[in-house]
Amino acid sequence: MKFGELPQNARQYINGRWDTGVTTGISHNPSDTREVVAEYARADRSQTELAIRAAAEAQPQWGYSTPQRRADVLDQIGSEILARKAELGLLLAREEGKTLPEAVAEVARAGQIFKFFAGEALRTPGESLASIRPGVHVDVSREPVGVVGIIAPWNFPMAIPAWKIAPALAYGNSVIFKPAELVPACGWALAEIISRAALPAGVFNLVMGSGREVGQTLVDSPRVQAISFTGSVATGERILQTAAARRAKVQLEMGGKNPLVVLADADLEQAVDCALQGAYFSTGQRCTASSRLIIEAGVHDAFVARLRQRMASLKVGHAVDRDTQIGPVVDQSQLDENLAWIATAKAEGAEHVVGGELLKRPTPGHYMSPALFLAKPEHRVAREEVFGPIACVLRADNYEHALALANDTPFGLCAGICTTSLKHAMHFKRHAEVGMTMVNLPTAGVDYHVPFGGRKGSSYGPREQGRYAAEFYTTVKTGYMLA
Ligand code: TXE
Repeated sequence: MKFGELPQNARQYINGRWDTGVTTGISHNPSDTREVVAEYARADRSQTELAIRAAAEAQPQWGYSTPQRRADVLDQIGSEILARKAELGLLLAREEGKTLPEAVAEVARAGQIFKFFAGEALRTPGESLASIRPGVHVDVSREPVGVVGIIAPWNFPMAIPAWKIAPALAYGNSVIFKPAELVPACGWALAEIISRAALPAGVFNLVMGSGREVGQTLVDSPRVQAISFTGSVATGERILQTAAARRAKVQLEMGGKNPLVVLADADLEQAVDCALQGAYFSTGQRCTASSRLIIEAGVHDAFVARLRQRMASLKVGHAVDRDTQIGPVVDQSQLDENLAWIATAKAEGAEHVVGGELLKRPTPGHYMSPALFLAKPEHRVAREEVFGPIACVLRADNYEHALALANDTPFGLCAGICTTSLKHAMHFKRHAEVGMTMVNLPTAGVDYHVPFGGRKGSSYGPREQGRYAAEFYTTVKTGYMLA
């Protein structure tokens, strides 16, 4: 299939068949809004219910299939994604707007994740224990949860679906995948590969459409035993209330307001690199973005001066241009929100250092310059998730003050520290109230074979990724036998 034809007719995949939707939607290239990337079929409630029924009927057969069969399917999917990473990366860059190297790396990550879970299908954990009663044998085994609804965001349109779909299938669940509305072509491309991997009809379904209709139908349905969601805090909380009330398993990955602490003993250039990477790459549209830069007084002014200098040379432009380091904002409404944040930060008295302007480029797109503020801990720009290329600096008197500032947030996803002090690095790793810590590394940028997730308002439910994914995608059964 030629790449240019790929997104033009993105259809639903329900019960092993490609279906048209009830209405049609369109996705645009944020680097050049004249370009339509995909026309896609939008489902309604009844089409989503068809997918749920198909998934429920198909699940037992898949759940009882051999681990080898599941491993082979996942391995085939992973191999094809890896083999087509350049082509799929270009599609991702065109639809989401991250730079081409970032997009190709994300696609490769998606492929690696499928390969990882191909191996995990063969290693489904279990335990055998001695009973407290004579002659009794006890074992603990893991079984699939059943039908899993996967509700994905737009900012990692290949990797996030992969790290939900792959473990769901590896452990014998059936899946209904709902991509975000801004990135249907990416969701469809992934589904198209999965559709050719010899899964029984109904085990994997793609349903595109609105969150309120398609997503909500998944959340409400008593036949969907588990919901894995990544997105905004408001939507996550709504999902939790509904799904938990009907006793579904729920896993939520929501926002972050991740601190990067820089101590006076840090390697300054390395710290500025971490800040630049963590705060602004992928246009700041990452839940792990370093949006609070907490700088010890002794190095504060030098850090801000150097960061400002480095920001001035960042190249913002079309996602597929070779020189571009920062692509456009994903769409007009996110751009409007970012600009509103710039106005809010100024209005509440944060000191504007640089950036935050609309940029004109040869193609019409959602371009803005990365912005930096000197803020106070109580400013909203220092407390709420922005989800754009906007970061703020907070001044800390010393390490203890920096740690207190780092933890002074309703979020708890990731926290980083730049220091040459082993003592402070170790203390920070232990005392940061987050799910992930980084020492001399940006807060964004994680491995796929270890747990991903946070504490406090950032996450809910078991961690994603690595072998810890089994906690969510399986349920345990304890067996007793008198031998
Ligand atoms: O998120 P939503 P949106 C944050 C970021 C961004 C904001 C809005 O701050 O500006 O969220 O983005 C589906 N029942 N993040 O509107 O609404 C929806 O269709 C079931 C942070 O994209 O949370 C999409 O597939 N599903 C985040 C998914 O939920 C529903 C990444 C996420 O959409 C639904 C993305 C409903 N009632 C945005 N309503 C991160 N932490 O990485 C919507 N959806």
